[in-house]
Amino acid sequence: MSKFNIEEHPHKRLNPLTGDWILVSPHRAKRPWQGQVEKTVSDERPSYDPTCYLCAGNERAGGKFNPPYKGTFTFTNDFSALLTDSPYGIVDEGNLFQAKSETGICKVICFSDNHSLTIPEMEVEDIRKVVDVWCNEYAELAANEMINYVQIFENKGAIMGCSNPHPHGQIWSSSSVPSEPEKESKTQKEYFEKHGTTLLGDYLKAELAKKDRILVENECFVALVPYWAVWPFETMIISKRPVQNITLLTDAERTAFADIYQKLTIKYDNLFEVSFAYSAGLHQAPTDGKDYPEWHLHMHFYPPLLRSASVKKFMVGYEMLATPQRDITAEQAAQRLRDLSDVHYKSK
Ligand code: H2U
Ligand code: ZN
Repeated sequence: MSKFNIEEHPHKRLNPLTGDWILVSPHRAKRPWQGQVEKTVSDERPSYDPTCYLCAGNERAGGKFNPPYKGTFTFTNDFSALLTDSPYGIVDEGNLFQAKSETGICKVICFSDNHSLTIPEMEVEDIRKVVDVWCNEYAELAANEMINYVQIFENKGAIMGCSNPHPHGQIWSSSSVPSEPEKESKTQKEYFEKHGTTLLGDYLKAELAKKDRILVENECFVALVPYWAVWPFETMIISKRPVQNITLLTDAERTAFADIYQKLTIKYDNLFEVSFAYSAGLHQAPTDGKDYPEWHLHMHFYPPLLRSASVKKFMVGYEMLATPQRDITAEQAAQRLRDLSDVHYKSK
C-alpha cells in the first residue's frame, strides 16, 4: 500500500477553534456533476431603487422612513429576533426540558447609500466607514449591561438568504454568548493558558511560514483558507496583532481591515465572475466586562458556491448526520483564489 499523502488520500482535519473534525476526500474532486444547476441572476442595479427598503428616504417594511443618508446608515431591525424588554424566566424541568429567556438588540447597517454597490465594488475609504460603524456599535452595545456578546455579520446574495441586494449587514447582540463564539472562547482560553500566546497568533505565524493557504496580506491583516475549511472557498481574515475586539484596532489597522475586506471579496467576485455570495462575520471577545486576553479578533467567510457561478455545495446527507466533508482541498482552493486578479472583473 502507498504512503499516506494528504493531497490524495481521504483524511480528517481538526478545527482547533471549535474542536470539530472535518472529512477531506481529495480523490473525489474529479467526479462528474449531474445535480442542480441554478440560473445566475444579472446583478446590474440602479444606484437608487424606489422600491428598496434600505435606500435613502424610502419607507421600510415596518412603516418607518429612512433619512436621506449619505454613506452608512444604522437602524434597529424592524423585525428583531431579540428584544430588550422581554421578561426574564427559566424552564428547568429536569435535564431534558431546559429553556432560558434571552434578551438583546438587533441592528441593520446600510454600508452605502448607493444601491448598486457591494463591498468589493466600494472604495477602501468607504469600507473604512463601515469598519468605523462596527467599532462604534460594538463599543455602544458592549457598554450596555444587558449585552454580553455582539455578533456583527453580513449575508450577501439571495442564495445565502439575503433579503435585499442593497449593501448591508447586521448586528445581533445578546444577553448570553451564542454557541459558535462560546466554543471558540473555550478553545482559545485553553490554548492561551497552556502556551501564553493566542491560538490564532501562533496559527497565523505558522501559515505565513508555510504560505500554502495565504491569499492576501497587508501590513496588519492576513486573509487565508483555514487548514480546516469546510465550505469549498471558506476563508478567514485574521489580525496580525492579537486584539480582543475591533475597538482596540489602531487607525491604521482599521484602514488595513477595510483594505483586506475589499481585496478578499474582489478575489471572490473574480472566481466565477459573479457577485459572490457568502455569510461573513466577526468573532471577538464577549462584552460582559471581563478581560479576554486569549481572544483574537478574526472574520469568517462561509460562501456556498462550489464549482461554478451556479453550482452550490449542500451540507446534506453525511454532513448533516455525521461530519462535514469537502472534496477540493483547502490548499487547492487557496491556490485558485490566490491566482486570481486583484482587479475586479467589472472594472477591467
Ligand atoms: P438580510 O441581511 O438577511 O438581508 O436581512 C435584512 C434584515 O433587515 C432582516 O433581519 C430587516 C429584516 O428583519 N428589515 C428591517 O428591519 N426593516 C425592513 O423594512 C425590511 C427588512
Ligand atoms: Zn437600495
